[in-house]
Amino acid sequence: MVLSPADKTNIKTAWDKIGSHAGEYGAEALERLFLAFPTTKTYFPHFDLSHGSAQVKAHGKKVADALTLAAGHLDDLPGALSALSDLHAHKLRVDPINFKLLGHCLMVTLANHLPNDFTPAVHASLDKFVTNVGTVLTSKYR
Ligand code: HNI
Repeated sequence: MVLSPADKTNIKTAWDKIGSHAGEYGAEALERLFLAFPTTKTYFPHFDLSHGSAQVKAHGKKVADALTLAAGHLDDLPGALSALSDLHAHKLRVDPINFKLLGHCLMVTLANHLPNDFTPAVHASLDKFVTNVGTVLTSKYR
């Protein structure tokens, strides 16, 4: 999905607002994912998935940091996410549908925390962003 200049501005502005909350929002998105779409829990049999879990918090930070990196490389997502793409495709083998589900949970989380910034246009730009990240992370499956 091609990002317009306005999309890029919206994504960078939103990420600036998220700032130091990125890890916390990442963990909330994961908690929403596991509760709203329980089949996603099958990828994390080795995790404590209870509310407030230190493992979910730590993983939320890792996912958020990867998204922050991606937001800084909007013109080269495949390059920026190459190693993660190998990991998700070859080692983790996460079914691509789950990326849509996590993207959705990220949108809900951001809308909840940044209600004034989450305009329909910003929503659309962020949705394109997480869709593109998901496409890159699943691009090496075949
Ligand atoms: Ni994902 C590990 C980023 C979607 C299941 N994932 C990671 C790591 C990062 C990461 C970063 C840590 C890599 C490392 O340790 O080197 N994951 C992302 C991003 C997205 C994403 C940016 C999409 C926005 N991952 C998903 C989805 C699932 C998923 C949709 C499954 C539902 N990821 C995993 C699993 C691990 C993982 C499982 C390994 C966890 C562990 O620590 O054992």
